[in-house]
Order: sequence, then C-alpha cells, then structure tokens
Amino acid sequence: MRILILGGDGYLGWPTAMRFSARGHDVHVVDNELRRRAHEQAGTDSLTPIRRLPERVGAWRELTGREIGVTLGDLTDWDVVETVFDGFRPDAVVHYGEMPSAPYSMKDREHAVLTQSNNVIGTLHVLYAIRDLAPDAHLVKLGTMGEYGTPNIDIEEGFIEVRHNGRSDYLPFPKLPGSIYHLSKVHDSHNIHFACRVWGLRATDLHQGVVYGIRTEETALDDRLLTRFDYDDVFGTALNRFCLQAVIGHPLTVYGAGGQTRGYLNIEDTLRCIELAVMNPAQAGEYRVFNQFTQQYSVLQLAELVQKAGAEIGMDVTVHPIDNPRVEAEQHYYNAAHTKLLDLGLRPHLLDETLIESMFSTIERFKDRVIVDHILPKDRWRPIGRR
Ligand code: NAD
Ligand code: USQ
Repeated sequence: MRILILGGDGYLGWPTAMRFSARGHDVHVVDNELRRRAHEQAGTDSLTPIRRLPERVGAWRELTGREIGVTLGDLTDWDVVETVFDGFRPDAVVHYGEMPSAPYSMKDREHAVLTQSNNVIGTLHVLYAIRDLAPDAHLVKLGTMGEYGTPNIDIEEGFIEVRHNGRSDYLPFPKLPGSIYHLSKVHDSHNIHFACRVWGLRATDLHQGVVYGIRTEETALDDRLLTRFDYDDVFGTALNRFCLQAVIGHPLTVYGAGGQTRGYLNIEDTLRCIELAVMNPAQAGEYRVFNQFTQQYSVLQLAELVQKAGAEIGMDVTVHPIDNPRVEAEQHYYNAAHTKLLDLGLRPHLLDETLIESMFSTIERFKDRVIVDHILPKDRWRPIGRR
C-alpha cells in the first residue's frame, strides 16, 4: 500500500513509518518539526538523542535497503498538503501531525490558539486533500481518550444508543475534554465525522490512551533510529516520566490525590493498532471510532507499580504527591470499552515489572542527558486567584 504518515518525525510517527516500510509498503512522511522547535524554545530535549528526519531515513536505507520519502512541511499550509497528496496519491493516511500536549495548550492564549489552529486547520486541509485528490484513501486519525473526559457512566467506543421521549438513536458519545488540546481533538472528530457523512470519506478515529515505552523492533536496530522520549513537565507523559524519575532518584510526581484514571498502552501496541486499522479499512462514508488502549490505571497505581519494579532491582523509589497543577477529577468512576481492536486481532503487551525494568535500563543509558530543572510542573491551569 501507499501509506502517508503525517507527523512522521514524532514519538509515534517515526516508529510507525519504519514499521510499515519494514512490511514492504511504500511510505512517505510529512513533518514540520513543530515538536523539535517547541523543545528548543523551552530549553528541554528528548532523553534519547534523536537524528533529524533526513538522517533517520538515510540510516534506515543503509540498514534495510528500503526508501522512506520525506516532505519537511506544514499541514496548515495548503500548498504543502496539495503537493504531497497530488504527488503521492496515498491509499491510507495515518495522521499524527498535531501538537499533542495538554499542558502546552494550557500555558496561555498564544499556546492555546497555536494548538487549536495547528490541529484543526491541519486536519481540515487533510480532509479536503482526501476529498479532492485521493477520495478512496482511508484516513486513520489519532484522536484521544481524553475527548470523553471522565463521565460518571461507562464510556463506549465513539457512539451510544440514546432513548429520549419514546424514540431512540445511535449518537456520538458525549465529549467533556479537560484541556484546550483535548478540545482540539473533539473539533477534529466532528470535522472528520462530517466529511464521512457528507462527502463519503472513509475514516477511523483512534481515541488513544496514554502511550508509554521507548523501544520498538525497528528503533532497537541502531541508535540512529531511536525515537524521542520526553520526561519534562510539558511533553512527558505519566508512566514515561515516573520511570525516568525512578532512575535518577527523583520522587515520583503524582499530581494531587492520584485517583486520576486513564487508559494506557505500550508503544509496540500503538504500532499494531495502526497496522490493524490500516489493513481493515472503514467503508466509504463510514466514520469509525476505536478506543485504543489496553489497560486502565490510576496515576497512584502506576507510581506504585514503578516503585515495586524498582524495589526488585534494589532501587529506592519514593512517591511524593504534589499539588495538582491541572484542573481534573482526582477520584472518579472510569470504565471505558475497548474491544474493537481486540476483535481485529490485537494481542496486548501488558504492563508488568519486567517491562518497566527494561525501560529503566534504556533510561539508564542516557541519564546523563536529563535536565532536572524541567521535571516539576511550572504552569497552573486555573488562573491565579480563581477557585
Ligand atoms: P509528537 O509531537 O512526537 O508527534 C507529532 C508530530 O507532528 C511532531 O513531530 C510534530 O513536529 C508534527 N506536527 C505537528 N504539527 C504539524 C503540522 N502542522 N505540520 C506538520 N507536522 C506537524 O507526538 P506523539 O506523542 O507522537 O503523538 C502523535 C499523535 O498521537 C498526536 O496527534 C497525539 O495527539 C496523539 N496521541 C498521542 C498519545 C501519546 O501518549 N503520545 C496518546 C494519544 C494520542
Ligand atoms: N500526571 C501525574 N503526574 C505527572 C504527569 C501526569 O499525576 O507527573 C497525571 C495527570 O494529571 C493526568 C494523568 O497523569 O491525570 C495523565 O497525564 P499525562 O501527562 O500522562 O497525559 P495527558 O496530559 O492526558 O496527555 C497524554 C498525551 C496526549 C494524549 C493523552 C491521552 O500527551 O497526546 O492525547 O495522553 S489521554 O490521557 O487518554 O487523553
């Protein structure tokens, strides 16, 4: 297949590009290095030293003899999107190319506007490009479990049967996102659903949980193929941060009461889920939602798991709850359906101590690169003086 990976320089996009290339598909990636620039501006960096895209694809070519095409360009620039779609004519479009951080989007007006304009306009361009230049292409879009928020009922996969005044319908599940970033994904979901209903596009909206892990089959081949691993307060995610904190002897930063429960999955399972979605496309006009995670944990449970894994190899890991910089429920009901990818054949890599220990050992290799000043959160989500 001809597979276009948008955001192909990112944490998930680069390993996905290599995975499809390794399977013999024709792969082209697009990225504008927004993520790299955001780190440069903040004085933060990936734990793993990562090469620029041209070097990455050069190393991949040298090691495997396979070619990955590259466009360094911005999805919010229509000329870039039109040129890529016109030239490559994809069968499938895997769209990771957005600003992915909730804390970044909550910093101030400027970051909020950048997040929503980048994500919503980029995705609108992609929808128009599919409509006009590759109408049979299947869009596989990365959404997020955070679109649903934490309602006090079971979360379904995208839709729910609603009965009202004696009538019933199968309608989009209500969305109560908790950040400007998560909201941008809800706006995208509405636009994608609209494009399927009105233009007949085919799309899978993957409502993904929090991803953890450093290693995939392909990144392990050579250090030049490593993917990024962030642990800072803005771009680092819960379990990745906790593993790094354990290795450098920093107390684990559980925010507030720690009852915040989310869906999690290993980076290897992200790649498998994407592959399953691409290989089993939606029908023309169909808008599907798959909840993409394998296990639910509260942040306190995650911290305790990391502490236990550390204890097994003689590390003294402490957990130190800190004032929650975010505005979110710290104790709540959470039970989200996630059977559709399992039905397609997903066999999850479940989180256990061995897996955490293998993360510790990769982190250990690069721990001299850690910038300790950027571990504790600096930005509060509620304006000062408001209750
Ligand atoms: P990432 O920032 O590492 O990857 C996104 C890539 O897209 C970056 O390389 C960035 O430079 C690029 N990009 C952003 N805006 C662009 C634009 N306008 N034009 C071209 N390129 C652009 O993030 P990630 O963690 O790999 O996440 C990938 C996707 O998956 C995101 O959409 C994110 O919201 C979603 N997601 C991630 C997680 C997670 O835990 N990592 C969980 C759920 C959903
Ligand atoms: N948390 C802590 N301590 C930390 C970091 C986080 O307690 O040091 C808590 C947060 O308060 C939150 C939970 O852990 O309750 C998850 O936070 P996170 O930073 O790991 O993840 P989040 O901000 O939700 O965003 C990440 C990705 C985003 C993706 C989302 C999936 O950055 O791209 O969309 O996970 S989900 O959470 O399912 O919406």
